[in-house]
Amino acid sequence: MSTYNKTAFITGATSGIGKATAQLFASHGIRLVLCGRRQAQLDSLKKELGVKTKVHTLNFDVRDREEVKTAIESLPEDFAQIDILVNNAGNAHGLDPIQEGDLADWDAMIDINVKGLLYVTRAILPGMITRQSGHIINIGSTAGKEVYPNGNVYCASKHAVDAINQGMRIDLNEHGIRVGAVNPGLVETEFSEVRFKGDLERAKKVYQGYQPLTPEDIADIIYFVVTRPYHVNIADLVVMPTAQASSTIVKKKA
Ligand code: NDP
Ligand code: 8X3
Repeated sequence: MSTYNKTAFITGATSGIGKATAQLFASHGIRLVLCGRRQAQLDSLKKELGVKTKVHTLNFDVRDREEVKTAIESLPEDFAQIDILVNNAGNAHGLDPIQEGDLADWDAMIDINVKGLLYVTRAILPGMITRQSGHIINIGSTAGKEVYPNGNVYCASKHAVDAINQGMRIDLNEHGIRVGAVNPGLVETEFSEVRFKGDLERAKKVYQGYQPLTPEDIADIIYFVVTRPYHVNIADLVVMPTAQASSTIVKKKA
């Protein structure tokens, strides 16, 4: 698929995987709608990428269904026709045994990773249905394939993304809309900083002793997915660092 004249809507574009995807898409001239809650990051991305492509930014919280709807309805004509939706916004909060889980953490993960993804998709789908075209990439996780100790609710939220990815593909099949998931293993981003609530020392340790994936590795894959010819749909892709064999088995240097 030529990406010429395409518009991509990326949630969670202010850091990590979403930001790297925005940067790569911009270098290929894909028009961008970049979303997140941190206005300073959105502004600086618009400045950086605006020299390569047209960029529109939207500041909203995916948890707030009215904000999501209003933000998407506010898109100017140039950006209103979304060809590619990258459902990437998401995070983990805490890493605790189920009996010690913090209810606010559980709410956050379910509201952001599951309900937020649904709200955004629901608001964007009518245009794709009218045009009978579109491509949705859901960012799942190896945590959506395999549960690991203390990962309970985060893993559940990503298992939900896996189910939603399958459900979307089934329901949108008759409308010619492609749907697929990219499920990464360990990628060094702000993910663990958020999970451990700003404890940078603990966050850094997650990626020490082996070579983790980078956000750019995942962006490359997302770009590959969106540039396949129309008859090719990457339905479900799992990618891990070579050092990682499963959620719990990571070969670390002695
Ligand atoms: P980052 O923390 O670097 O990025 C998360 C992004 O999500 C940010 O841009 C953040 O923007 C946005 N976001 C978070 N909460 C909200 C919200 N309530 N409303 C709107 N936007 C929000 O992490 P990653 O890049 O690693 O994570 C991206 C996706 O990849 C997530 O879905 C994550 O689960 C998944 N993933 C990550 C892996 C990893 O090892 N890093 C592995 C597998 C999957 P802002 O704060 O500006 O709102
Ligand atoms: C993020 C990967 O293993 O930290 O989804 O849960 S992991």
